[in-house]
Amino acid sequence: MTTRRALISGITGQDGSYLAELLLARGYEVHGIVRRVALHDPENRLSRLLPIRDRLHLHPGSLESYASLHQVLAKVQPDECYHLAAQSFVSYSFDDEFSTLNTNINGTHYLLAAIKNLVPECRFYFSGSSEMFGKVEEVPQNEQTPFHPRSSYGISKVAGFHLTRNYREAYGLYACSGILFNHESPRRGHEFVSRKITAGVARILAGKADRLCLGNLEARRDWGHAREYVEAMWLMLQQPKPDDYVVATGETYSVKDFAQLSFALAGLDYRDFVVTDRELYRPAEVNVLTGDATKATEELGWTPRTGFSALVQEMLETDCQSVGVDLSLSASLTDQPSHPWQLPFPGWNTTAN
Ligand code: GDR
Repeated sequence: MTTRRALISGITGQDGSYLAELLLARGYEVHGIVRRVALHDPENRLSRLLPIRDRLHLHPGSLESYASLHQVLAKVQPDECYHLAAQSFVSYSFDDEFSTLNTNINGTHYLLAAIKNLVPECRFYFSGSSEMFGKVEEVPQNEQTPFHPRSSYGISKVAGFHLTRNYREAYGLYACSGILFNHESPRRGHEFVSRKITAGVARILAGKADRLCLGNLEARRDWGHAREYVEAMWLMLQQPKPDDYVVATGETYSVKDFAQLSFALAGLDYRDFVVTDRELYRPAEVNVLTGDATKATEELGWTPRTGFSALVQEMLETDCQSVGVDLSLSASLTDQPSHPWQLPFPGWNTTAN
């Protein structure tokens, strides 16, 4: 049997690094598109890939350049292409709508067009987002829920979703979108609230900070583990027919819940350290997201395995280790998604939400 070749855009990110590991473990030849500067600064820009760097084939390319993507696809001739690269920070998309829309929409379009022209048999995965649901029109959200994006990031993902579906319907490409709800891990970027909180708690424990500034504490998200969400991406490309799937845990917690649990695990009360900063609020907020991943479970056999508290614990322990703090949380709190009223840790829900 010939070795299957996969190409990942955004391979240097949280999801890209987990996906590269998964594909290597399944015997794929794994290629990635990276910015040229990353190849010259591997310690910083390829940090998540360092343990597997020698097993990867990295190619310089940019979502802003059709020519560069065309060149990589012509050279690699992949069997599967996972398009994860994007300007993915929602807050930033309010500051720079133009580059968010240009990079995210054109980047997806360029890749689809290059696949259609060069390797039409290549299977394509697009990273859609729960931000497409935005101001939600029903709860929970599934594949039929109408989109109502609240940021240029969300709008760019809706456009990418429709481009992907159109290439499937118009040109017969095997092209799928995963509609992924928030997914976190110890590899999460520090600009996202989950990592900002666990890294912030670790810094407070290490005596390097005495407070943590956050924006809207009432926003609610459906938070899962990124390592499990990349499994759903792979499964989508192994089906008899291409389709779109919601990937989520079905459980929702607020930013305040996340902070409260992180501080409680460290033996602290979040109210003593968290400061709310209006500057960190978004001009249009997505208040609450809850995904219904029934279709992914029934058709792909995918289910989330890590519950909210286990996720927070893993992130917090890793961040504590990195600042030299030994947080001895011996037993895992839970391995399954659980419900807030079952969470067994000190200080939980002692305050009104
Ligand atoms: P999100 O993730 O916008 O949901 O998109 P993020 O972690 O940035 O925000 C989650 C919620 O937390 C609130 N919040 C803060 N957010 C940040 N970043 N920093 C803060 O200090 C802060 N305080 C409160 C936000 O207002 C928001 O409501 C993520 C990204 O990974 C997207 O790329 C992806 O598509 C979606 O998840 C699914």
